Amino acid sequence: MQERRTKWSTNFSEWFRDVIFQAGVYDYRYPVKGAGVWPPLGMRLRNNVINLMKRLLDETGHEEVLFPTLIPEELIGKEAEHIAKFEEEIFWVTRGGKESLSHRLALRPTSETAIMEMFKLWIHSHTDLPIKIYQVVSVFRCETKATAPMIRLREISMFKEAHTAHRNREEAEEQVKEAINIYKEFFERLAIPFIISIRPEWDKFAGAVYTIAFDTLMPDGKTLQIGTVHYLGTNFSKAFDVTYLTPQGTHEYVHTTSYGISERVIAALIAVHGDDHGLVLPPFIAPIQIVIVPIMYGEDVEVLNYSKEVFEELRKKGYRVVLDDRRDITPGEKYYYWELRGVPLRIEIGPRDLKQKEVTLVRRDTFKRVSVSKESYLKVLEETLNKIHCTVRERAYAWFNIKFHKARNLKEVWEILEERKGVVEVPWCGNDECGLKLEEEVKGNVLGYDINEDKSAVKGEKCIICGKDAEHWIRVARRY
Ligand code: A5A
Ligand code: ZN
Repeated sequence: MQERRTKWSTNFSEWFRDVIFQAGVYDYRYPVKGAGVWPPLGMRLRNNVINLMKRLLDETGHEEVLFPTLIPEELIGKEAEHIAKFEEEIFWVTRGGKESLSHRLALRPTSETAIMEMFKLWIHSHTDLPIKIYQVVSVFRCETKATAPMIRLREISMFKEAHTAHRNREEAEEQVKEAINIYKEFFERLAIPFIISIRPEWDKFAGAVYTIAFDTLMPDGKTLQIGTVHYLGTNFSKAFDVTYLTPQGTHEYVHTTSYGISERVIAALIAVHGDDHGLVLPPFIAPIQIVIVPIMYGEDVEVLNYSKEVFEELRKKGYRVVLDDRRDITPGEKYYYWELRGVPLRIEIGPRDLKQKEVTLVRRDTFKRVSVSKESYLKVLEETLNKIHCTVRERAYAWFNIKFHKARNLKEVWEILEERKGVVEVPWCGNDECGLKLEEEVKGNVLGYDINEDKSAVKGEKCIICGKDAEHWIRVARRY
């Protein structure tokens, strides 16, 4: 049953494909390009991740809604910049049965336009504001770049999009800050390291005034955008004529924001914590936290009963636990099987454990093992799960933190991107032209600059392209 195993450390992209498939997290064999299937174990992981996000949104006054998948052409075309950027990627529904539709319908690539149409009906007065809603749905984008499972999809099925409307710019920008804090908390809980950048003009969301993005680093040194927060100003409210009555009796356009994540988050979770043996999942998000493997010789009823007792006890305590009492495979094969699936803790129970009234705990992250008495094992187990979370987190951050470099000439940038990988910060004058030239010269992407940039840090620095005074240290990387 042992499959070919590629290495996390040396061949990440193959490792990723192999591991998500072999571990039963994601099946990309479905015959539509850019669409994949979530089998049971993957679905459980995905639900845990979505529920964490939902909890954070609910706690901050967001309400869940559900909009239709189809958007009429006239709606999706209302905001000029929005449609201009999305045009190339929209899937159109043009027929119903044998008949052509008189008005084509778009499969939503995102829902700003659908939502604005309803905001117009829902918002009348300043007392109706703010509105903060979200949904978790499928959206469709006919991505022209090569698709990749979970990472670049045509049907993004775990698209969490939040949409908010406010009285003015200040309140909308407060909302942007709240959204950033929600995402920070979310990624911190998942122990996914990230940087937050304000995207350059040429790379902001279609219809946004500005876009703030969360990027993480994949093991191959390429960055992955795992979340975005957009301040949309009045671009959409003007296009859809969404106004409210102020206390003074005037009518004003609402200011809107939107922010989104997708199954890329799960790709990042798997990528940053994995190892050559497969998945490594932080315990609180893992669909299975503990697996019990009885080590039986023949009909070892006593070992099995002892294992069942431990299983019941843990189940009652609320742990997500599995008792692997399969008879047709060896304990060694079981270890391999559950290691691949990233189960954080294994409990081995053999005749010796039974005799000594002990259990043996083995950590997935470090493979360290300890035997503890049955009396005190619950406390040790809980502590161990907490330690696993800390270790996994520290490991991911330690790797991430050494992947940032500064450079002042193109040759250096090139060398870092080629050899050491990661993110390079370079001085930049702020002109789009220089930014675009930089991307071309180093075959990389400008991620933007730190939202909390220390202005004094660029003093005296010269633009890497034109040599004029620099405005920002701008981040460059190869990205997914
Ligand atoms: N309405 C806003 C929130 C929006 O659509 N923003 S976005 O276009 O930036 O998408 C939100 C997030 O979805 C991105 O930050 C990215 O993490 C993810 N995403 C975008 N395109 C994707 C794709 N083709 N496959 C998987 N995830 C994608
Ligand atoms: Zn310049």
